[in-house]
Amino acid sequence: MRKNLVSTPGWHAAWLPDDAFAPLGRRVVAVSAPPDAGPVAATVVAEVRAAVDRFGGRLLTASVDDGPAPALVLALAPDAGLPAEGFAVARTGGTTRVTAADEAGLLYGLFHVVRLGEGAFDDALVPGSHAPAHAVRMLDHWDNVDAHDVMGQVERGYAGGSIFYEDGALRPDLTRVGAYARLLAASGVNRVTVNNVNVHRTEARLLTDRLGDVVRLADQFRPWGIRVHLAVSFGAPLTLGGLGTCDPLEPAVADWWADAAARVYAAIPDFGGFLVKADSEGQPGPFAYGRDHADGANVLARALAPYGGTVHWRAFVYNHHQDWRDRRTDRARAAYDHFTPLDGKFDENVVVQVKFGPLDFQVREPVSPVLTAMPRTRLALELQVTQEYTGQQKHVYYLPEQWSEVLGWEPWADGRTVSDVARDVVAVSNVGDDRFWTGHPLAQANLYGFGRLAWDPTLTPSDLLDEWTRLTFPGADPRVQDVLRDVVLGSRATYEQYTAPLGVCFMVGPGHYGPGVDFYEYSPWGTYHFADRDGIGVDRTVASGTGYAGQYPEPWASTYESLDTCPDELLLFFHHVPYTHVLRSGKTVVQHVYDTHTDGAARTEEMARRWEDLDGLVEPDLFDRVRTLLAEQVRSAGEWRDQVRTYFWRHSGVPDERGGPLY
Ligand code: GCV
Repeated sequence: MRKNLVSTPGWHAAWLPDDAFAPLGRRVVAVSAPPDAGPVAATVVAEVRAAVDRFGGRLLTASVDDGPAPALVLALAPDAGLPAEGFAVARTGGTTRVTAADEAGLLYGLFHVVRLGEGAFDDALVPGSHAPAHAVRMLDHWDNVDAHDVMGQVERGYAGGSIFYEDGALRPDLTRVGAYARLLAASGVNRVTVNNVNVHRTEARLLTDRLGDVVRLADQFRPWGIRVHLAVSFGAPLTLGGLGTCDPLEPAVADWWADAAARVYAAIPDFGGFLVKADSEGQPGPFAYGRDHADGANVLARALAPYGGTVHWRAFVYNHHQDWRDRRTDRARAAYDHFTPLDGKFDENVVVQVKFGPLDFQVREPVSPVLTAMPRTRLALELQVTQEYTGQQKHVYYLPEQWSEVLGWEPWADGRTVSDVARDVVAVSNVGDDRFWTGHPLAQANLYGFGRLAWDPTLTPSDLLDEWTRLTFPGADPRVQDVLRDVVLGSRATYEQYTAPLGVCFMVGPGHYGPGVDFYEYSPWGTYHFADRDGIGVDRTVASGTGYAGQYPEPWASTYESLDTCPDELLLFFHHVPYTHVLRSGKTVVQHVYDTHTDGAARTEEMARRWEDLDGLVEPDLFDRVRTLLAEQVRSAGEWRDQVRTYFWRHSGVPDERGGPLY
């Protein structure tokens, strides 16, 4: 296994090392697709050719039919009645046959075979059809062209610079973008937004005189079945177009957007559409003109409609100049209050993009009620692969454990899930120009897991981890899988244990890393926990609080409203309770905080010790990187433990019955 221990030059191969293609590459493979089938079909041929050249197999194309019987046939069959991007797999007479609806399906079928490894050529292979649960599986990059004074090249990026832009321009060499597109395609992603939703001056011009940069990016993504989207500024008609307004009901503004869209589609015929953050955290929007967000979104949607483009319009709209003295205003309510009255008013090609929780990608929030209340609107669920509040790719935090929960949550407790309600699934990328792509090598599993869950939300986090492990470390010692399971599975729960407790949210310090129990308590951002000497938590009940609990359908409105039924993990999100309140678990709130913080931090020490078992079993630079980061996670978790425990002790005066240290 020595070869697995050698680091690849340049960037890490992630889940597509050459060896993952060995089972396929050793065999005779036929690709049956007309020569003009398109760029994605050409990619399939090129991938198979590279694999057989490397491992001694043989490629047969449609024009060659007198060769040896193929072990694998990848065939385009547009008339086979398969859904878009879908494929069917079956094995008969020693041949595995993948039949695809379209060229994208052919590519996904190829990667399916790669994932199966030798299993793809086993006569016991179970036949089946596969198609994505979500038609749009999109990654949003918060990359800036010009490095921003505060946010840098990638806003909330923890993996180095942007793979797209550097020094105020598109990178001249985009080879790595092509490699990224290949990784994304292998995970199932089919859309990418190439710039930050906070659209600054230079980035706004990607829509106009910098459009050539987007063209070059689209050229890298196209062969992998990925369409490119652009984040645009709602103020563009004013700032770029020289109009005196960006009022969406002004005909000149509509014309400006129509011209802009026409120019984009002339340059990029398969362009996906626009992404907009409006009236949010300083970005311009329709409120300035007394218009609502349907007015705003529809003007862009009508510009894109002739070309089949969509507007992803974010529901992340709230007052970030809140007065902390005012206990009636509740940021959690904002998206629902702004958007649900507009249900039915959005054009068909508008997608309202909703963060999974009502606040901001916290380790524990209830699922956003907006997702339950807009039946006449196309919705996207927005997740965050980049670990802004979840350890910034210094901590192991396995996000599929959180996403599976969100996607599978049943708003009406009747079998219908969030995945059924949200047509699109979107996430903020965690990728940068770091050698391992994601800073923390184990955060690759989050990126991979996002694409796979967007394709099939029923996959379990643990199966996904094994799948990622098999691909990333092909032929590795079996201990690699054991250790990865031990270190990665349960890591979301561990992070939750040593950080903000019981759904209280936002106890983070500057830059959203590390503890800062009161850091946001007297700030304008609307993220308070209201701790005093008697208790803690936000009363969001209808009976006595902000009324947020009433935004849910039954049975959740009542479940969250009542102290008796509110799940422990969300108690402080919905209720202000005394420190001595007894949880459903039987423990008091304060003892729960003491115990979980002690146990969570201790668990990180076990994770770090366990990782040592992989010394010599994985590439040395990967081993060392994870070892260094685990040491930081242990340090940081200890800081969280001591600060949060001490805070609760000083406020409550209640001792820790287990007798752990308090300061
Ligand atoms: C891109 C949070 C982040 C911001 C981000 C914003 C958003 O507030 O801290 O960096 O801005 O969410 O999702 O728009």
